[in-house]
Amino acid sequence: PVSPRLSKYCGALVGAVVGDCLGAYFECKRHVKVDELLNHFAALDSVRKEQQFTDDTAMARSVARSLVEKKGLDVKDMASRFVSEFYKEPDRGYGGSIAAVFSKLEKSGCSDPFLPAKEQFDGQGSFGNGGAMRISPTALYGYNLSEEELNKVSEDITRITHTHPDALRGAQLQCSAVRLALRETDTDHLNTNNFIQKLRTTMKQLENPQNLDNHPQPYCDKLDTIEEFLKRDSVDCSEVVECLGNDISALGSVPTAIYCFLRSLKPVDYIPKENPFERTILYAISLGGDTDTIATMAGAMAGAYYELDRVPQHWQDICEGVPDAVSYAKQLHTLCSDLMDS
Ligand code: F2R
Ligand code: MG
Ligand code: MG
Ligand code: MG
Repeated sequence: PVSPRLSKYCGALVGAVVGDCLGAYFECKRHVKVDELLNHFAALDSVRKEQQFTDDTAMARSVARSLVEKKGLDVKDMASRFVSEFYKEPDRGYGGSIAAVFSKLEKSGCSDPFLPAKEQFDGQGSFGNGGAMRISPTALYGYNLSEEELNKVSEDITRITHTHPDALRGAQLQCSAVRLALRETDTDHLNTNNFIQKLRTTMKQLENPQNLDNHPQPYCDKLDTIEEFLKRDSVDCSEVVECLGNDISALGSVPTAIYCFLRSLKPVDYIPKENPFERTILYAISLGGDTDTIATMAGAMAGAYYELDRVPQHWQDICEGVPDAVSYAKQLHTLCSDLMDS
């Protein structure tokens, strides 16, 4: 095991929070005009008003707190934190159907924390990105876990609200991507082919463990698309949205977030930002659709990779929940070191 860098831990959780807070303004806009985006962010520079977080951060905070206080995964504890957070502040912009899960969990005292989610959508389970949007703290906790162990923890945290395979695989992919970004030490050069190859190996094992012919592997297919896009000089936003998605489904947003992070390593002509963390957030939002969630997921990867210093100080000052994110990152860092020593 190796010791993770604290500035990368802080970057990951703060990156996720600012992505959510700043992306929320544009959520549900099908198309984001570049002028409007750039003007909005220019105006933000002189804004003092707090930019509030949404359900993405509300739930990620519960994941972080529960892992820290229970020193690991305690599913009942995490479920009851989701529930009390929801009833304390139900207007954080939660998904359309997830309230039914919270209601059943509350009535049953979380006696079977996985049951209500299984009953969603006539037993199909939700394929929403609500599992992936909150999973990033798990990558900090699981920095030194085996891949198998990390995938199990991600799956169990997601299963509290989402049981559709797309939602489970999406959260596992997001968590793996954040952990890879945390483990990268050279913040000036990332080998994107290696990054994608590692994710493909993980997803192949999850989607098609027996390597069967013609077995559906939707996330591996999306990783192929990302790789192909990155080889091209430019890809239109419309093509990115058409092929990778920008919606509230996990399959239509997690690969998109990975692409946003990797694409923004290089300049984007219509986003005149030198700072690659800033570029990642603006690029993610420019795709429209589920902007808070795609920006929070891409922001976690970018923050983990570039470290806290690259997250603009003004964004840290105006986004609600940044000091808490720093505090959870520190606590998860300590927990991870303690687990390494024991
Ligand atoms: N809910 C939103 N945004 C829209 C409303 C906020 C807006 N700002 C406003 O002013 O109104 N954002 C948040 O929701 C997403 C995460 O959702 P989650 O947690 O996955 O929820 P849910 O309800 O489980 O799934 C979302 C919707 O997906 C469709 N769906 C899911 N599974 C389905 C299935 N098996 N069959 C059919 N449809 C399925 C449903 O429409 C669900 O309501 C994030 O964007 C977060 O920011
Ligand atoms: Mg949200
Ligand atoms: Mg959203
Ligand atoms: Mg600094």
